[in-house]
Amino acid sequence: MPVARPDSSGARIIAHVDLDCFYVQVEQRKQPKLRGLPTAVVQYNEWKGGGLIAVGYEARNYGVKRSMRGDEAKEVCPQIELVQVPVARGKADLSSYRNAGSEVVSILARKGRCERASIDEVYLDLTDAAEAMLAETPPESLDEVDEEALKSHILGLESKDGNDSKATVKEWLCRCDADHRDKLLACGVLIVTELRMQVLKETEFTCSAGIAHNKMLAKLASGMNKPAQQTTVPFSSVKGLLDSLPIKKMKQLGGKLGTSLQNELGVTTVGDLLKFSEDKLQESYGFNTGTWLWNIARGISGEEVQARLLPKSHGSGKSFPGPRALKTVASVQHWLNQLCEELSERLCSDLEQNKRIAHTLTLHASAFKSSDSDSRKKFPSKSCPLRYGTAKIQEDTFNLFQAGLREFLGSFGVKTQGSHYSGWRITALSVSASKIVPVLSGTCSIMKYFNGPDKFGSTSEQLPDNFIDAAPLSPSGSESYSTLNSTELQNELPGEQVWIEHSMADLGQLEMKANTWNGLDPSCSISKQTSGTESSSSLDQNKPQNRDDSRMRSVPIKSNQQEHKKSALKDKGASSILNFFKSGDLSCSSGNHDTEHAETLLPLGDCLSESNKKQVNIPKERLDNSTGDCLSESNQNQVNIPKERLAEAATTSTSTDRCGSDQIQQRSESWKLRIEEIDPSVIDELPKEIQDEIQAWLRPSKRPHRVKQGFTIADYFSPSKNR
Ligand code: TTP
Repeated sequence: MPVARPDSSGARIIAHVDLDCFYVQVEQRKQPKLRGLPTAVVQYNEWKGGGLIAVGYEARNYGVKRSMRGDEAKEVCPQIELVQVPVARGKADLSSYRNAGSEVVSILARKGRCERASIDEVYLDLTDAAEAMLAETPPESLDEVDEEALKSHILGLESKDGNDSKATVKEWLCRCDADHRDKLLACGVLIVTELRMQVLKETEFTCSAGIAHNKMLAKLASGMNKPAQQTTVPFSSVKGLLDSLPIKKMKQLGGKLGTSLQNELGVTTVGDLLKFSEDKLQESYGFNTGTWLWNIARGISGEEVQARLLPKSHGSGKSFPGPRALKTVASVQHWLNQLCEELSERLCSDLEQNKRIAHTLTLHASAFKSSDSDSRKKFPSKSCPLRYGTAKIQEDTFNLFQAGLREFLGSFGVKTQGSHYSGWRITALSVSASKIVPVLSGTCSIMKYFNGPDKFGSTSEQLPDNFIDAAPLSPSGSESYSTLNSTELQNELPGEQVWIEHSMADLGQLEMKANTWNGLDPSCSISKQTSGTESSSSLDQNKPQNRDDSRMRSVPIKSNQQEHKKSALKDKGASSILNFFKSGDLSCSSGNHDTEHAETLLPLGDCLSESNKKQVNIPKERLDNSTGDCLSESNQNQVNIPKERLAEAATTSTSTDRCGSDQIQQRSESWKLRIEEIDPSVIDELPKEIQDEIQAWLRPSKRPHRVKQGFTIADYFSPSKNR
């Protein structure tokens, strides 16, 4: 539902930037020989040459349209180059487009608050940059104005006295007598020109832009002159623009509301709304919508540009039209597994690059009953809390599907477990992850995510109780960039809030208890903080929330200090805490490493070693007597803990542990930890004594500090110590 927001005080300069025929440009950059040729990108579906999803401007000149299939496009433009969308796992793989979009976003974000609105669209709030330009180098002071800026379209501006349009634009941009709003807008025109040129230079992509005083007008303007052009809406031209704008062209009026305005109130253009009072519009459409309609008729919109460069959700979907509709549980499971694999990969890279975790897993499907293909009954979308790890996502998604299928068939009066009834067809599947929020407290929360079973148990039987009906399928399903609201998350899933709020001391207990790295996709390693613009920006935006609990110290995820330490450690081959815990060297290892159990967690011994050769060896007898103060020499930078100690630890494990005590005893001579792989952010969370102890390990040439008996890193992580 549209929401009326008061227009912010003072003039704002907002730009909407939209890449031109985006997928085509990406493909042309991959294959430069296609540049200048009529080109289109077609779906992964060979039927009639595949559906066109992006059409280059050269092809548009021949009359090729997105609604056509490849064969039809060839009829109107025989020389058209049809490029098939990249494919992975038997479906379209959009990652190259997503990444290309991110490249552009990182450039545009340099000048102001940036909101990624879709895979190829961005809003920018350039108010501060425009104010600064106006104060320092106002357009009227410029001798020369960039040629590209002179090609701008200024709505309502007409060439006078036979002047060519460039001269008219220059005159408009450099007017001394313009009011403050128009002067700011002129600065916006110059800034956006510069940004577009920079995008072209760095990425080879052209884009078009709209520049106005709010998002609504900027968006309307950006599509007016394409490709590679920009359009500006001065305040004085707003009325003229809206007077002639068909009501259905306005954002949020393309559907039922727009139809109702046409049918009930006889409105055909946005300007027609001016005939109605706010009271009348509120009476007809409710308080909020009524006010919103009254505002948009006047070009008023207070919607802010959100500082957000990352998507709100991730999704992976595939359709199975016509004869390709799925009709067996096995085929559905096959495709769900593919989709989940892709989703899991993207969740992992989001976690790794941006330190964000998703909370909700949702399955959407389209189906019909084979004897009733006209039925409008919908396959219910289903959601549950999201557990990380490909296998877990696959398992949960399949359970969601089965629950949905039971309900779908139940709506026809078919009482069945689904798999025993074959009269259904699936025409689309989509799996998505939403409620994505920053990791609250560095590695602590990440660890809990991977130890997911506590969240809702690992058995599929438990799943249906957790199901919630999901929101309707989002338009293209793949990625959503709308505003993230972490409060909403807390309200909707209060239980999860508890789940992620463990103190640091709980970490060891949780990990020791579960030892459940079994669900973790080995490809999903949180190995390093990448330095891409996107991730760093997102981290800036998504600061962890403060907690009162003093033991749950909030770690600024990427403070300079940590970065410094981290890079210092990187040189020694250090990686993050996740690698630290899941590294093969952390296995319950015997002479021959058992990779299957390489994910088991480490109970550290009470002992320290003075070692300049990368290992702390802890003699069995020292561990047994628990004096906690022993030192030994070693040749490797590892902590070796004997099997007796492991067995003791294993008795605290749950029955679901893969590395139970017997197995551990059989397989383990020692536990090993690479000291250089300790994540500095974890060190910072530990008590001072422990930090000193670890620092001593990291300075092998010096003798390590002795720490108070009974208060070592081992105690800190040990589940048996109730701290
Ligand atoms: P659009 O911005 O709608 O279109 P476009 O960038 O191809 O062309 P224009 O210059 O007119 O803006 O969509 C961006 C990309 O999204 C597009 O290149 C391909 C993809 N897309 C689909 O895959 N399916 C669709 O139905 C639409 C509309 C777009």
